[in-house]
Amino acid sequence: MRDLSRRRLLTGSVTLAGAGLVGGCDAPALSHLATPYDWSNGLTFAVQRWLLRRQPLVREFDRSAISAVFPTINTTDPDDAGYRRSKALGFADWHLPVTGLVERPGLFSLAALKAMPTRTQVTLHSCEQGWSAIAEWTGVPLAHLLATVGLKPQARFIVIRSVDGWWDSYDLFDALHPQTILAYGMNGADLPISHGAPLRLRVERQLGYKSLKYIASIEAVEGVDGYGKGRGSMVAELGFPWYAGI
Ligand SMILES: Nc1nc2c(c(=O)[nH]1)N[C@H]1C(S)=C(S)[C@@H](COP(=O)(O)O)O[C@H]1N2
Ligand SMILES: [Mo]
Repeated sequence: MRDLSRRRLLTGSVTLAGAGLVGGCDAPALSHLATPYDWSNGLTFAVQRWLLRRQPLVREFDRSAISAVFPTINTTDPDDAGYRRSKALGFADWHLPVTGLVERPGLFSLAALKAMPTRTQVTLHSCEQGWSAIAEWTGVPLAHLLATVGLKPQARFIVIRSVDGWWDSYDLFDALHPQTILAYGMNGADLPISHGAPLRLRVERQLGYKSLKYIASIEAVEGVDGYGKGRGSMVAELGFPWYAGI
């Protein structure tokens, strides 16, 4: 999957090296140089990135390990008129805009996303509030969607917004990781409303708050300076780390 995406991303003048990821993942990713960080956090981040330079996968579990109860917190049913309308239609009218520094911006329906290559993974979710739970997630790798629209060489971060006003950003290292998926299924069924229907992110190597629910839009950008207070995410503005690697 990754090789396929990488090949597609390497079309035209677009190179991952140019986007801050060094070829073959054998060398450290350099995209931390543009993170919304003070220098000490930046150093920690750089070291972590170097240690993880081969894009190791997080542990995946057998289905028998799936938690009987998976808590759901914060927003569990967005209070948004457009969302409520779409929910009543079973999200048949729902579309995901993918814009910014891409060759072919597009609007993707849920059906279009479901027709893309699928990845299913059983992983451990860890919330900063002290709980964790295991679930099976099914969706399309974000790398595939980004390959479909074609990242421009200047693109270095992916900004994702949610219908409940959450937003966050991810460097290409995490965005292109094989286990980073846009999930529409959970434990073999449609993703429940409480867990972020119709589409949520799974960023498996970071704390739960980076896995945005109720995704509204995806945008490729060169930097996050012009977004909010320039700290890269809504939760960063509340004092949580932008990078929450585990
Ligand atoms: N849009 C949005 N995404 C979100 C949240 C939220 O409130 N709104 N909560 C975050 C937090 S802190 C966690 S731990 C997980 C919770 O996901 P769950 O409700 O499926 O357990 O979603 C994350 N993503
Ligand atoms: Mo969380």
